[in-house]
Amino acid sequence: MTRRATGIVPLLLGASLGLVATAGCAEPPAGEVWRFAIEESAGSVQDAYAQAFAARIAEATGGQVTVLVYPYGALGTSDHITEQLHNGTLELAMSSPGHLGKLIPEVQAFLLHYLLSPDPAVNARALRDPDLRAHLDALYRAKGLSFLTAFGEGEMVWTTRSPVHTPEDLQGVRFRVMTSPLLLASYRAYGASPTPLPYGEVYSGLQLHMIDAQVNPMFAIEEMSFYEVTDHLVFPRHAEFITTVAASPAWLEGLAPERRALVRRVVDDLQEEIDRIQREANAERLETIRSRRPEIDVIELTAEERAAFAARAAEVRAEFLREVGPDGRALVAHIERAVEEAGRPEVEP
Ligand code: 6CS
Repeated sequence: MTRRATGIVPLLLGASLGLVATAGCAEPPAGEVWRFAIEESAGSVQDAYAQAFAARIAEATGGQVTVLVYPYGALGTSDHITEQLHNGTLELAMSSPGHLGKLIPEVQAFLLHYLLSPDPAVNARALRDPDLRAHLDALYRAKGLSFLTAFGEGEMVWTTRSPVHTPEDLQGVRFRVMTSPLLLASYRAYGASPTPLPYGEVYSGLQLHMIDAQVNPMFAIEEMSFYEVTDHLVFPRHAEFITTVAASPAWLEGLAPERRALVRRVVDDLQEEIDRIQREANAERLETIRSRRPEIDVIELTAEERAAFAARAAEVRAEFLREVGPDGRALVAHIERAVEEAGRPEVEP
């Protein structure tokens, strides 16, 4: 497979795949089976979503449909599961822009720093914007995927070996990022040496000192034990981890109309619930980390410190807007508007 990122907006994508899916259950379930691959392990935010989706589908179909959830690694990396959706060998998957940007460059708009609100509740409202969703739907369809929804998994936090307050502190730091090219440009602009790696290689990369830092939401930092192999938790308030739920278009369009409507209804119903789940998970996991490593240093960047990073992020945004084309520019404008509207205080009628 050729996956070479050139510039922020790569031309890409060759795809092949050599993985065999293992169902993870001894007896194949009776009735219809929908396979749902996630990019995280059991107990994660994506797992909570997929399990809730599975439970609601089973209930609504009286057990006629079983949704099998494949955790991270069972069907390969994020890139592999996107390819399987694309090939129609998988029905449903989590496809986060941090990796999906190689296939759909425009979706990297969600990775731009200081574009989303620092308040995940505002982002959760913005992500329900119908125009924004219609735009994503069209972008996914053009690349052979069906967009079902997008949701936030919590604010992105850096874990580092040395304290970070300024871009100078990141000079030469080998910073692991997800594989979308825009992330390389973003961390390069901060002075770091960004290193794209699959999720499953981050812990050992830190442990073996092949990388010095990584960025993820708090629940992931706890679940993947990144806090064991780094010493500082830095809150730059620059981004939230956004993921999307995608489906194989051939599968979705082949469903009976009432089943397709059921999928859409369950996805809509889960939107608020997943926001509550992610907020609780991120808050609880920070406490777990603090209790297990009381000496861990928590750094909240000040407004002035954040401004230095935001200035560099603005240059990356300008470059992205120049390169990404009209659909990408429109998506950035959509996100900006939806966040702005979602952040406005509600006026009593
Ligand atoms: O850092 C990553 O690659 C992964 N982080 C999370 C929280 N979910 C999936 C993603 O692949």
